[in-house]
Amino acid sequence: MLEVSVQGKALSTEGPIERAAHFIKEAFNIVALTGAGISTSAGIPDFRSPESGFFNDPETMFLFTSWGFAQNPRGFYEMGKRLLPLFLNAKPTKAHLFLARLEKMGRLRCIITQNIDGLHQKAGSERVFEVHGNLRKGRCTGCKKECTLEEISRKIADNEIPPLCDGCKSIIRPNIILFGEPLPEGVFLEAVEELKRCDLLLVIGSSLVVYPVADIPLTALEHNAKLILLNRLPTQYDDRADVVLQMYIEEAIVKLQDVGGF
Ligand code: CNA
Repeated sequence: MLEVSVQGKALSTEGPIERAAHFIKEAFNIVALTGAGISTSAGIPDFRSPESGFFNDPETMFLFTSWGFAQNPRGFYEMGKRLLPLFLNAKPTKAHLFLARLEKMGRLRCIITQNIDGLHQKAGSERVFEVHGNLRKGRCTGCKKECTLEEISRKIADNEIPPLCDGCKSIIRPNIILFGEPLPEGVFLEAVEELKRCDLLLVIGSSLVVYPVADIPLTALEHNAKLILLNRLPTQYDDRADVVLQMYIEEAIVKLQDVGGF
């Protein structure tokens, strides 16, 4: 058993929380990889939680694909009209705030997130790679002109569904990556470069089934980083992780902060 001292307090590393706190204390180039699970306690459902995920409804699942959007843009925006307030009114959770704090402490290099909700930025995080895009902007599917979320929201509120470009009248789409679409290459490659320099990858709230993001833990392991997984359900990397915290994120973060004094 390892014995370390944090702020004068002896810290045993016998349990998973203690081991995770120890690795976070030891690391200076942490990268966090976050998924929808980090935002469920902010009121935004994830995709794959068995009892509450968006994917329990096959129609919603279909609308989040590139072919679903192309075939039924009206359905996509009707769903958007229902869901947008959840995203816009959500507040950062303890876990978002914890990561922002680790960055301010100079321990966390960056966050790679699959989320489109912008909650890391709301929490004060500065280096955030949004590899699945975000809701802040949209663009015309015809002339590619950019527009803001406010413009899209206004059109939806006026029942212009789907919203159309003021110029060429083609359908506007949000700047998110739908299933079946490639990731923004520049952002993803930059994120991978960060991984090559990290000494600890902290994965929070992801099922790790969506590629290419699901390869990120592998890249970190290949570059000798430690791996901590925090997720309520098992993932494909559990056997290779240094610590698996199979528990609720909020509970784990409170315990980590308590034990580690972060
Ligand atoms: P996912 O596949 O839905 O996995 C989420 C994981 O989090 C699941 O394994 C859950 O068991 C776990 N989880 C959920 N809540 C908690 C909790 N409170 N404590 C512990 N574990 C929990 O989502 P991924 O992020 O892995 O999949 C990638 C998709 C989801 C991306 O394309 C995202 O854009 C998309 N998404 C994003 C949001 C958002 O921005 N908040 C919401 C829904 C979906």
